[in-house]
Amino acid sequence: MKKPDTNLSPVERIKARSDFLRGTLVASLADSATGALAEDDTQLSKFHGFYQQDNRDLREDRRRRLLEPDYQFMIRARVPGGVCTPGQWLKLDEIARLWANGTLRLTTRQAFQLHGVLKRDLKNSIRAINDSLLDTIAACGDVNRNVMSSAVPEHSALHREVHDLARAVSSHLTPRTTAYHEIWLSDGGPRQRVAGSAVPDAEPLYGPVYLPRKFKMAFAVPPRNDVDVFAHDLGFIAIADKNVLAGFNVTVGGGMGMTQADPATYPRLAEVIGFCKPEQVLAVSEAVLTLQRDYGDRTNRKHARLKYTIDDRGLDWFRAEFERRLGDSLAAARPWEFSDNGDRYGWQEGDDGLWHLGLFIENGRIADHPGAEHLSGLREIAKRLEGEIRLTPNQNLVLANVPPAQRADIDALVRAHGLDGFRQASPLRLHAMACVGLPTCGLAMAESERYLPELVGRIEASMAGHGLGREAITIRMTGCPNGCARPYLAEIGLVGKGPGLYDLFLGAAFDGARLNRKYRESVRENDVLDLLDELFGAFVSDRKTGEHFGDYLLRAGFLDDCAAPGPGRDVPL
Ligand code: SRM
Ligand code: SF4
Repeated sequence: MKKPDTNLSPVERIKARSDFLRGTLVASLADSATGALAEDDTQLSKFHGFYQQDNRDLREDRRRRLLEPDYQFMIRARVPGGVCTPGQWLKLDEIARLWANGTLRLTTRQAFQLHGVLKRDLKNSIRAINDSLLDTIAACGDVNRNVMSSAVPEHSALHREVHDLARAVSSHLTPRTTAYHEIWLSDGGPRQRVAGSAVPDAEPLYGPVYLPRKFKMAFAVPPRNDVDVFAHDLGFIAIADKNVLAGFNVTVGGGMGMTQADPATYPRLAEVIGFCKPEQVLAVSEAVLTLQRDYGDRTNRKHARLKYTIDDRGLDWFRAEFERRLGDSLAAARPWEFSDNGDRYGWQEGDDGLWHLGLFIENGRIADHPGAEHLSGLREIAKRLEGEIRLTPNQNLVLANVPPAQRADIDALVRAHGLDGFRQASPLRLHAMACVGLPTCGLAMAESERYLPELVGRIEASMAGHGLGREAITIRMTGCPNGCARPYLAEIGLVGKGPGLYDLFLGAAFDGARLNRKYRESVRENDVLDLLDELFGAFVSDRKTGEHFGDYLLRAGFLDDCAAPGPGRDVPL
């Protein structure tokens, strides 16, 4: 049995005294003297699905004018497997316009984010999200996060089955605290704690202090690795026999985040530990999650993810403890093959005769701009769509399960609102992803979402000069090393270090099965462009037929002097 930790991190203490995530949130919300929450509540709010932020563009000016920061909130709505109904879309669109900054943000985990919500509008917004039968609980915090599942239902029955399992796991692992309902959904205010009459709260799976850190899961349906299954604490790779689901290869211990100048933190690829049947998925998830609950590091949050538990204790220890909890062992992993970790655009027919339209949404931001009225266009589409809307793990959208007779109408709306950008965009742009970064993210050290589109334009010019204009290369940017756009799984990864400064990572596999390596530190745009231009030149003259850029850089020795990240494996078993 593990000894109790004596040196718990401050967040552990906040959770312990929170009374199942209540803290003083009700009082914080009622306090109109400030736009902020009380300090402890800024940690607890995450479990309820929202973050306190301030507009960083205005920070300095407000400081000079002796004003408190421009406090505002980001709300994240969970969408298990990324599937929402047109009705849910319309509700989110309405909340974005009523109480947020008039944009919707699709995340790298198939969820929605609303930015710029004021404290006074939090309750209305969260309640409206729940009215649409989506929710925000466990969208953030030390719990199981939004469960991902491959987005394109081309093998319709198989995808439906996998998606149903993703939803089932998501509900199984959702916290049970009644605080969420009490604070956001009831009109009666906080629960009355009268001795003898109080309803006791309980978290059968999590216990009163929840997990040591966030926990992430994904279901991949080969040949697509759109979910980046190796980036997850726990992953399921669907194995099908003639499009009938046989079960899943189980992966454990993936994660992207690292901290600048702290070599004890690193991105790590998950490892495959065996094969389970569909009916074992809930038990496997519970065994891994509770193992991490009991053995994850609660003293140091930078060292609290499952990847470190596994590296510290070894995979053999992990397997033995996991099997003890499962009361069973996994079968041998089965062969599978991934083609890529990107999205597909345009129309595709599913094997049930329904159609799916992949739409490119640059960095997941849905807004109205002249000539590109994406927010309004998607509203009009949602009003008419007979299928469903899928958020992809690469911040894009699929209008799914569209009857053939509706295709022409949808096409007309897509064209009229400039949502057909995927037809002209280069493969580089279609394989690009940036995290939110500035001005809302409190951890950003450099621009990301606001800058990548420009930089991609310049890299496109360089690639075109080498005749590579139609080459698909994955490129991802983040404003800091936390890795929210999974930059360590991109052939070109740019990780923010300071204003205008990025570490350049190169050489990940096109299918998301190999991490990249740090090629240069602290480079500015001109260096990035020069370095890439030279490498594109070499690639064009020396590549083998069909070889991807990342594979080429590794084979040709450009990355020989660049260490693979961390002690974790950089190639899956
Ligand atoms: Fe993330 C923290 C945005 C996916 C690793 N992430 C944050 C915060 C909440 C900043 C904060 O703590 O104050 C960012 C809010 C920015 C804003 O203004 O909206 C933020 N993360 C995002 C999103 C919105 C990026 C995007 O552009 O889409 C993604 C929301 C996903 C969702 O719907 O749940 C997002 N974050 C990820 C991913 C990718 C993934 O999960 O597949 C990762 C890397 C995978 C992983 O977890 O290892 C990721 N985010 C982090 C970390 C580092 C965690 C670590 O283990 O070290 C932080 C920092 C932290 O937790 O302390 C972080
Ligand atoms: Fe913020 Fe860093 Fe995540 Fe980007 S990678 S959203 S800058 S925490």
